Amino acid sequence: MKNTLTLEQKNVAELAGRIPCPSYDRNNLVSGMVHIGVGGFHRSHQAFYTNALQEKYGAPEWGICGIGLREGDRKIYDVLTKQNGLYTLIVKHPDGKVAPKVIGSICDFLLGVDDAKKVIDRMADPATRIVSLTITEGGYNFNPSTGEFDFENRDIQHDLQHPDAPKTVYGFLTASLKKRRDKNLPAFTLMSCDNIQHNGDMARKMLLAFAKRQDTALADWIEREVCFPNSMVDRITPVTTAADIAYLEENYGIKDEWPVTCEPFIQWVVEDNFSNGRPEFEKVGVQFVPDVKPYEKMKLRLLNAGHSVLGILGALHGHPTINACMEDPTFVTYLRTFMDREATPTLDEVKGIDLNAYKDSLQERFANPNIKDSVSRICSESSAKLPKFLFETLQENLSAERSIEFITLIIAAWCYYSDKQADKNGQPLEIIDAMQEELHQAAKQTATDPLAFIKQESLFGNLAKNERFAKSYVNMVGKIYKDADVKKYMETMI
Ligand code: CS2
Repeated sequence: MKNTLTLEQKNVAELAGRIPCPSYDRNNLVSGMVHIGVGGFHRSHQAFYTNALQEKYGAPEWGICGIGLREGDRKIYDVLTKQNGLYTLIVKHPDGKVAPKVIGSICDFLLGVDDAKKVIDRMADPATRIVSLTITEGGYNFNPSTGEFDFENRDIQHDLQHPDAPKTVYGFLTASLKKRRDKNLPAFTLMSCDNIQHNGDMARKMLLAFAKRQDTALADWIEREVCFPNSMVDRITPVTTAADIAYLEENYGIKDEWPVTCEPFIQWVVEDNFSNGRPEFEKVGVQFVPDVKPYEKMKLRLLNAGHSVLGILGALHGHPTINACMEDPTFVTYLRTFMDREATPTLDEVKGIDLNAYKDSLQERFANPNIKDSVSRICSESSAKLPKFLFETLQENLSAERSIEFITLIIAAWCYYSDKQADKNGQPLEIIDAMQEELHQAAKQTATDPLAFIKQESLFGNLAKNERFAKSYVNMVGKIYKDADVKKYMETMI
């Protein structure tokens, strides 16, 4: 057994004999990109592409400064600070091959809860040319049913009153953009990398709504100067487990406190719309296109929606992971029929993409037995995800009088899941959702009012008033509340 080395810059020369490590000079990196929300996905995706660019072509002005805004980000801040920004990315192939690699593109990390001024100053620094975001669907602070900015949020109210000591992403963005304007510096690009349709437009709309309340002249400047490219991002990145950490130590003698695992597939399609320059990401496989909308719609309505279909039904049935769902033929057929019958008719043609082949490839990716993506990750924050992944499709199918049954069953299953917080055998489920309590309270009333769950207007808008949907929903929720044997009902539909 090799001697164990902690992952940090001073050990890289020795570790490089065991595992691919950055060969470029990390001392020269300048954080041209500041990234808010350094979760697993950022580390398997944007930081991975940036590392590849540094490795192959060198682009020292495009290092990444990670930013955590919340107390919950302290752990990643501590780990990455200790590890000098280094971490291992473990790519897991379907045939069992495992390919780990040390990534070095994150050159700095700041924590907003500790020092807001430092974060604002870094974002306002002339070297910063892009601020990118993976703050999750819920982080954009819009009301899911109206799509408008939610001014009721307490932290937003705090930020409006204390512009120099912000807590939310919007407070940090406006404070730093104000500094840039006052110093006559060019604006940065705000690049959203979240799973939201028209994510750049959404970031723009939300930031402008907030800025207008704070300072209309600043809002006008932001509107004129900041670019907000839309993008489609894709790489399945499950939650890191203790076994992943142990794997690196046992096989490579590396002590990495927080590696990231992911599938081999990766895709990033971005609109070429930047205020202040950008890395030449096209050299490492990123696609720059004039209009990303058809790509993002396809991905959100097939991949992310497909995940939610398997996740919610799988959780209720008792499947622990997405690949376990894909070993169950009923789930496979249900997923494909949902994609063909309810999702595909809402999609536009995407140039160069064969939708059937895309759906086949999704099935293969979901079935990767080494990824073991937990259904609890997929179901987490469903209240922020489902309106984006499924309800828009449902609305369009209702308007066009197309099939709605497959999505309706998911909503009925989600109600039961939120009410009982257990699977069909009564085994407790781990539920992670900012709206967990509201969902639970609404779902609990189903026995006396079968429409109670879908009457939550902030999520469902006026869907409960749609007769066709309400009828189908009441029928399905009635069945599920009888015995929760969701698979039995899926079988009758395929
Ligand atoms: C998943 C996504 O969160 C979810 O529900 O569907 O995290 C998905 O794995 C990524 O978008 C893949 O690109």
